[in-house]
Amino acid sequence: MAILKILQYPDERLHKAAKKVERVNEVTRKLVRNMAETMYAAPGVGLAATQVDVHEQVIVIDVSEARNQLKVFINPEIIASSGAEECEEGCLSVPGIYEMVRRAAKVTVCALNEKGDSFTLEAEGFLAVCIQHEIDHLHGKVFVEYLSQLKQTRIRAKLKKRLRETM
Ligand code: GNR
Ligand code: NI
Repeated sequence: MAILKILQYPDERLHKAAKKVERVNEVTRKLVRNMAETMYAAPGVGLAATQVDVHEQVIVIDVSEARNQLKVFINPEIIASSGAEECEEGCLSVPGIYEMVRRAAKVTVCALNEKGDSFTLEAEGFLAVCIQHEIDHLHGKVFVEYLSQLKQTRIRAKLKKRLRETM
């Protein structure tokens, strides 16, 4: 297994759209294992392949307290959503920045698991937030894009400055 490098905002590659996985095979499962290891080590509650510069539709999520309930979503699609809720979000690609984001309160997601079998999941609460946050990554969207232009400019400046200082 391996810990993968997580792209840091602002990086152009975070805005690439991920392609569908055509066949779920050993290569896909190896990516899933490495992404899970990277997410747990970070630590984070979710990770999208886009964040590790792999532009394929693969997501891992674990919102459990004990960190032992890994959820894998390949080619995920939100087929229904309802309600609205605000939650404070953070992102491993935007370290140290936490902002309120408004999203659907409940989502139904259809995806493949790591065996390639299709499943449907209804989610609400924090899991629903994470699913939407991760699917956004696959579409090339980072949560800061929901904020005002002023806030986005400030966040970019802050992260670029931090990047310079740690070089
Ligand atoms: O670790 C993470 N925490 C988090 C908190 C609130 C809303 C979304 C998230 S996802 C984030 C990990 C990450 O960046 N996934 O893309
Ligand atoms: Ni994120």
